[in-house]
This record gives sequence, C-alpha cells and structure tokens, in this order.
Amino acid sequence: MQSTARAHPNIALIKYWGKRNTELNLPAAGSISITLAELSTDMSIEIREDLDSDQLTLNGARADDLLPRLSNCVDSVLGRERPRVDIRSSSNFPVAAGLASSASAFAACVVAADALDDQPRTRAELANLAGRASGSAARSLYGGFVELENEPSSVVVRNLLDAGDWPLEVVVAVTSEARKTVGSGEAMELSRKTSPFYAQWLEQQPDDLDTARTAVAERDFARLGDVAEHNCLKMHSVMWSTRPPMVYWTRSTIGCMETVRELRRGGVPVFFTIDAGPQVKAVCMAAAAEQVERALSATDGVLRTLRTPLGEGARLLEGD
Ligand code: 2P0
Repeated sequence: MQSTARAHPNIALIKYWGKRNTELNLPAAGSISITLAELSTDMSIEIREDLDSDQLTLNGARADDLLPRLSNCVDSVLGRERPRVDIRSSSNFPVAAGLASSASAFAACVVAADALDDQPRTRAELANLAGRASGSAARSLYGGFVELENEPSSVVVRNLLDAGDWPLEVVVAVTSEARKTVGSGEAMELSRKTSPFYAQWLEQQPDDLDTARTAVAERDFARLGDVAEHNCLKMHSVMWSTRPPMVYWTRSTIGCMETVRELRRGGVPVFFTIDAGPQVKAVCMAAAAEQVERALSATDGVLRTLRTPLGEGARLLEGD
C-alpha cells in the first residue's frame, strides 16, 4: 500500500514566531500566509511490513537526521502500533534555508499518511496534525491566502481568498543555499525566553492580523504591503534582540530590501518579506513580476531567483 501527496510551502505575511505550548506545538499567536504554486514537495509513503524501522529518502538520498520528526508525524495519523513505512520525499527548492520546507513536507506527510488510514480525516483535523509537527505546516493544507487562528487547545485554519481571487506573484531572491545553524523551533523558544521585545510582539499581533485580513478582503495591495513589511521587521527585531542573537540576514538580504524599496519608489507595486533565513521574498502584482525578477537578479549577491504565482492546498496525487 502506498500513497503520494503534493504540498506547497507557504510564506507568512503576518508571521508566526513563538510557541504557547511546546508539547502540542501551539503557536503563541495567529498568522496569515500565502501558498506558493511553483515550489512543491511530493511525498510517497509506502507500508513496508518487511522493514524493522522506518526509512526516509530526501531527493534520493537517505536522510536519517530528519526521520524522527517524520516518523512522529506518521504516528500522529496512523497510530504508534502502525507497520513500518518507507518515506520518499522530493522537493524542487532548497531545504532548510528559510523557504519553509518543513511546511510543505509535513503537510504532504499528513495527507499521504491519511490516505493509508481506514477513516479519512477532515482538512481541519489534518491541519491540526500538521501543525503539531511544524506550526507553519498547518497553513499549507490550504491554498491562496490562509489565516491560522490560535484557539485554546487547537488551531483553526481557513482560506481567506483562493489563489485565483487575487493573482499576486512572489519572486524569491536566493542569497544563500547553506543550511541554517539554528532551526526555527529552537530559535523562537530562545526569543520567548530572552528577547525584551517578545511580549510587545505578541501584544501587537491581533492588530496586524486585523489590518492584513481587511487588506486581503479589499484587495488593498498598498495596505497589505505596509503591514506585512512592518510585521516582518518587528519579527526580525525580536530575533536580533534574542540572546544569542538570531541574525539570518546577509549583506545581500539588505541589498534586496533596498531593491524592493527602489522599485516601489518608482511606482512598482511590490513589498518584501523575510523569514528565518537570508532569502528575500518579494510579493507583487502579477504584471510587475518580470520587472521585479529582473531587478532582484541584478542585485549583488543574489544566486538565483524563483518566481511563482499563488497555489493550492496539499492534496493527494495517488493512493491505493
Ligand atoms: C512563519 N516561520 O510564520 C514563520 C516566520 C519562520 C519565520 O513558521 O517549530 O518551522 O516547526 O513549529 O513552522 C518557521 O517555523 O516552526 C516559521 P515549528 P516552523 O512562517
């Protein structure tokens, strides 16, 4: 028995940085994201009665370091008494460099594992299971614009607009393909414990969520860009003021931010966001995407660019 699912990474415009409950991996605040069509993870899970332990290959190579988290995720869907599985995952974008590879991986994992179960779950249930594995993964169950609301004992994830309802594009400027040294989960716990700005960050999150939600509903690009850049820079202020400091930016990250500001000064509808890595994601109106990509490609230190419209939620490709 085997099943294969596809999921896309998402990038948050209103960010998740901080956990309320580490055991259930519940975020400390809500977030709003967009799902990316052209970047994807395909994950096949095959029941293998002949194996003594689970195994995982990532883009064709054994990835034993990542196996425990994926095994746990499969357990959360199929139970601990399940047979062993062979997991084969492939992604078409760099892993562990601030491009939310865990989001697409765990979203694909819960959908593929669910197809092997007798009783299929609802999307809301799958989002909660994915969120336990990785907070941002809950959002990749849905397409277009997605809001994650933080309820007392669970998360509620919903689609605000479909991808086609507001056809924005994202240009990712890749400035480094190195794996980050401190993972997001560990880093945000350090921020909670040590950043003097952490409490204010959480306090202001509902206002930013309200502003972004309204901007999305009204397709108000300037308002969305304004609150998204502000929210991103606030998150990075929390990261920078963490002990030890979590500085994910490179010289080229700052250069890309400047490129985006210059484009905007020239009337181009574009804004940036940056996650726990050095890549810069420029969000723009579809008609401006080519110009934005050209400008970012020409920015010092940019290794390559990826360009994508918004995409759909995690789904099954095939299942027996
Ligand atoms: C986000 N990030 O909202 C934020 C912005 C990174 C910066 O969600 O510990 O890998 O697995 O729940 O989901 C990255 O954190 O963390 C993330 P865990 P996750 O997209």
